[in-house]
Amino acid sequence: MIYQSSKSLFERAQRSIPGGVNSPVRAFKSVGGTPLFITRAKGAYLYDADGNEYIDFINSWGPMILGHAYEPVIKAIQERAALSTSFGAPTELEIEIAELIKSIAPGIDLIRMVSSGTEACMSAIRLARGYTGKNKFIKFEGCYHGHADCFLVKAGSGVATFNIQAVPGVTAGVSADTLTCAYNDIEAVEQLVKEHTNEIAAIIIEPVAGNMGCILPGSNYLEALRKICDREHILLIFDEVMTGFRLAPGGAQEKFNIKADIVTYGKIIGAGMPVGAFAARREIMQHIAPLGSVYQAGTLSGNPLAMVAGFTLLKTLKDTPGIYGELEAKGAYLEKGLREVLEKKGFPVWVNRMGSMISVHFSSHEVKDFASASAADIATFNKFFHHMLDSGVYLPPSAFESWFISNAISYQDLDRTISAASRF
Ligand code: HOZ
Repeated sequence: MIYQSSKSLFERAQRSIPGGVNSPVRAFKSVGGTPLFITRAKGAYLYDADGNEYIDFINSWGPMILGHAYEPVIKAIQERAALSTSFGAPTELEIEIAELIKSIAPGIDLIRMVSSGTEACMSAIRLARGYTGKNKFIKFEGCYHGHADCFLVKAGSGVATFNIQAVPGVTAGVSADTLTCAYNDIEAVEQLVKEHTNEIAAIIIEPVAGNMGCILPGSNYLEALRKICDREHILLIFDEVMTGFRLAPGGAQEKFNIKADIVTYGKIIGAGMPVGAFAARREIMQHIAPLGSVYQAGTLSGNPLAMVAGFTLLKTLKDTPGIYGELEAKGAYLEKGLREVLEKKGFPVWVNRMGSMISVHFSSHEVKDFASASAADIATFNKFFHHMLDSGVYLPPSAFESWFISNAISYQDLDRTISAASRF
């Protein structure tokens, strides 16, 4: 592959943008090499500035579940854009998407739109604190809930990728209210709850983690968290920024049949436009301004282009639930294929997958939390990443990110991907 145009764009970008990128993982810093500058994408394929074509397994980190430039979404955005791009005032579209989400996802009376997953999760924590009158919360090592100060303690995604132990600028005071323990370790949660009786407002979790690679919750783990929360009057927050509308129409809540107290969304609910949301039953959400005094606001919240894009995508997902079976079958095919070819080549390999979220860890041990994900052979992953890229397969440029499969991908694309892996 020739990456000349991406190389010169990267050189130019670094003169005006920190590290040449607007979000750190994109810089390819841990895998090495030059980030690709993307010009366009259609269906399952991405095209870079050098004209190279790639099968895309990032899919904008989730939202492109039906592939890129999905025509009904593009058409809806184009029509809406002609009516102006932002009003900072209510629109009927906001009601329509709120009603639609309520009709798909469990346990929601009221939903507030924001502009990113970060905003959604930080607002959810503020709401949980305002509702319970308690200050601390539990998050899990390697989970990433956006870049609000309180989440940057033992965080996944870029914080893990770049091995940042403590983020300068986050005060000790803020960090002191963030309690952490290992994912999938229910005893550790019990211990924290015991040590901080009546101090914990919430437990926030990615029900399937996607920011330390893809990590699955052990059997009964989420149920056990639900029980602890009920017993201790702690709110359970499901961060469904990655899993929402992807694992099932009703996300992880539906997939595992567990109701969270607050749910956060992002990415997919804007079909690739900048959106997030947090939602809960009325008793909790009525504490949000202007109903209550937990303040939260945003000029671009409920932006009409984002709303129409999200509405169009979510409506399609609701009306064609067969998509989830197709994604499951494609995910299973890829999982089996990758495991077989990599094991045949003699690599110790651990593949985690749920539906269309998947990741490959070069490890002979089970990968079930941040410690086991970090103990995998990251150097081999980095080589694998470049091998796949040179073979026309675009994976996340970090071992600490989940891959996302879109339904635009064909079995031929999956075969090409597996065959590329077999040549590693
Ligand atoms: N933090 C995002 C994935 N977990 C990556 C965001 C991006 O670079 O677009």
